Amino acid sequence: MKAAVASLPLFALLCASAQAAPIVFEAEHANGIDAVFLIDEVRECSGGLCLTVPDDAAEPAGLTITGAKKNYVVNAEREGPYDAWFRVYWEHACANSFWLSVNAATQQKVTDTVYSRWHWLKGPAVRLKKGGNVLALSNREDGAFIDQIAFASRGELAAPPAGTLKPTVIPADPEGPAYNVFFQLPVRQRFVWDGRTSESSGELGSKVNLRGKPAGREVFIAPGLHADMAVWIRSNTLEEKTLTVMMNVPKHVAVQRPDADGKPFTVSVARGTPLSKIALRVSCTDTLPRDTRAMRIHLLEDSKVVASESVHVTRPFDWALCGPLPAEAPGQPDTSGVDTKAPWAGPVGGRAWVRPGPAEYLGPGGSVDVLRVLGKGTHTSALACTRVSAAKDGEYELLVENDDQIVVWMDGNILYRNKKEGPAGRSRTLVKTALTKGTHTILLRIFQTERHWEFKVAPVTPGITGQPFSRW
Ligand SMILES: [Ca+2]
Ligand SMILES: [Ca+2]
Repeated sequence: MKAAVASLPLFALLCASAQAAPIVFEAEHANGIDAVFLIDEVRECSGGLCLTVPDDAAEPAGLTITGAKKNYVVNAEREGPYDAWFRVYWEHACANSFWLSVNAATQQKVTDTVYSRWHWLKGPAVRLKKGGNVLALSNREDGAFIDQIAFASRGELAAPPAGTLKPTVIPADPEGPAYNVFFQLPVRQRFVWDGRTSESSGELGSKVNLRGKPAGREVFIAPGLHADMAVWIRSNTLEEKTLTVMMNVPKHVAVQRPDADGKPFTVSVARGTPLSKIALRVSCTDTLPRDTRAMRIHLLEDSKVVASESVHVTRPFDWALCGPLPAEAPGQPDTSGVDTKAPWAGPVGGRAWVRPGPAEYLGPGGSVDVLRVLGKGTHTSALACTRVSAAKDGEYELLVENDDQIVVWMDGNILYRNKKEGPAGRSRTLVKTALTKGTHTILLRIFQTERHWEFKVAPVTPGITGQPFSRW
């Protein structure tokens, strides 16, 4: 009698395990993540982490720019129909969907209209085979957050669970390559001014292919302005790995880790352990030239590089600004009264030039936030100028973004004009310019219809360097 009672909990356990339970795993435990996705730290999430596509990370909005990838390999014990469930959060109606593909089948839309709270969404019905199933998520709208994913046989989840579910598997890829380390390097940059903060995060440079040229991740630094990065590492192999993180850092740039001195350091990651995060801070000295430099971060095992990521480190140009000025004809190159050779020399329209430091003008994504410097205005314009040096005769490329219309002059000649109004990210383009060795003046007029007012003119080709105000 006593023995029978004692065996009861075991019997109950066997019954429970015989009755199939949903397959549950963390969205952030992907084997690989497309460039626009990021791992984000959110307190309300299971494991404190979720997968997200930052708002405005992919342009143009609404297009799927990521291909189906082998994001997860999920083992099912039984073949059959399942419902795909997702614990999601979306802020608004332009951020409430993503694509799901199972075993390379046609992508299906995952969406609902429950906003501003974490909730479980019953997604498409799918068919899983016994064994490994390949699940791929793709971006459809920016701004979606995904915490957990579950596959439930019919009836296993009759109603949406109230909160997070206990994960049952880590979707590692046992059939994947012999070496399969998950390694991601998101950039999170915070600009602080007037007690307000603006945060720009994610794959800032990867949102658009610049005429077929994929841009790398970007950070913007200046003396006193740093950028924070996170390296996320997880081993998808069957054994524990000891890895070394090594960085090729440009001169005058420092990368610090809170518990290391910026030199190579080792990390140990076991299969299935939660993601390891390594926080890194990028800063510079005043001797860093005002241009763009490449920084590489490598992951090594036994001196062999097994993964690499690169970051473009940009110290922005010094900009003088003048405005607000009338904008009778937006998009027209009206520079009446401006000395286009040395435009900063005197006031324009009674307005004096101001010379803000990067901490005063840098907006999200490294743009010049005209609104912050010159104040609010509608149907207005401003002039901005800077001086650059070309290292030798040649063709150089500049990255230009504008909100709203813009006209750019190089040494008094029109170099670029964009008459469209709208978000800066959507105007992102590369502009080529032939320069002789020496100093050149960039003048631009940026127009403003309403809302945001910003521009970016940043060096892409090495050899073009901004001059500090002191040398104008
Ligand atoms: Ca999670
Ligand atoms: Ca605007």
